[in-house]
Amino acid sequence: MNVKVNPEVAQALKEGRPVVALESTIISHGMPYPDNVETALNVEKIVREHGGVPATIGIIDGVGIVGMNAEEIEAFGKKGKEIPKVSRRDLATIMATGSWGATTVATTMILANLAGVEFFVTGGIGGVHRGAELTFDVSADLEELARTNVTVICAGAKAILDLPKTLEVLETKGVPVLGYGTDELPAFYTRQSGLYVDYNVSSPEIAAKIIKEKRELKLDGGVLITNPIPEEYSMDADAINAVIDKALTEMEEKGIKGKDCTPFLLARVAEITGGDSLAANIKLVYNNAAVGTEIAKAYSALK
Ligand code: PSU
Ligand code: MN
Repeated sequence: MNVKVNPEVAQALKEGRPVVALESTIISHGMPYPDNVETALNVEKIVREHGGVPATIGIIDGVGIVGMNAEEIEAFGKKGKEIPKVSRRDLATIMATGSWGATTVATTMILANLAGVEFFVTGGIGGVHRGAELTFDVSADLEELARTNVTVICAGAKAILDLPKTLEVLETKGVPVLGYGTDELPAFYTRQSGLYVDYNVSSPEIAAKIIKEKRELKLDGGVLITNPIPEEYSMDADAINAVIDKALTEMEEKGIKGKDCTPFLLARVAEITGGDSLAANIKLVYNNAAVGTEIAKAYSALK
């Protein structure tokens, strides 16, 4: 198998200590250089401060790396969009041809699961795109959440997506959507969406118990834990939604389709808000790293 697990990660897994996976598409396609590298390294630091071992995942020369080092993270940040974005469809091709690849939520889950890593922290997941009733554009992240046993801690999904449809698909596929200290589904930049999660988990221990129960019931698939952006960093909903609408209109005008949609929308929103959205994005990822590691720790204690 073309997967290499870093020795520190392998040791922690053997000892049953909490390991937290991190994705590389957020580095190469989700943020500009050098903020992407700084953020990725800080996220690893936060995981460690909370007693976990970070495992940033990406593909180098056709090998899935579970636990990249600082030089590798720097390379993913610097090369940015030169590195192909790899979702489930692309994984075998990228590996067989010895390419580099930035892993999305879906492929980070796949490689984490192969290595035995059960928790994964990121910013936002992919979902059902607006207009999906015509384009059929539904992120492979949702299918992966339905089948792969990894818990994903995120700040919900961006309103670039159709959030009600995203929740419907997750419900159909049997993915528990939990809110960390919230009844409402967070919408990435904002704490509110007007939509509700399945259950409000008030502590890492309750989250860990739900995950353990799901595993014992042999209900394959992920658990999605949505953690709202801290109040002090959250953005004005009307302002950010106006920006998102503008970016969506531009996408349509330019005829952008398929896997290019998400990176285009993320980049345009960041450009139009002049970096405000990037600052919020960074803060929410840090918050997710802290909460995700606490949940991974509570789960290790239960096992
Ligand atoms: N949403 C974000 N930031 C991101 C992504 C989504 O707020 O960086 C990335 C993630 O890697 C996610 C991917 O898995 O985009 C989804 O892409 P698509 O819609 O093409 O499946
Ligand atoms: Mn898509």
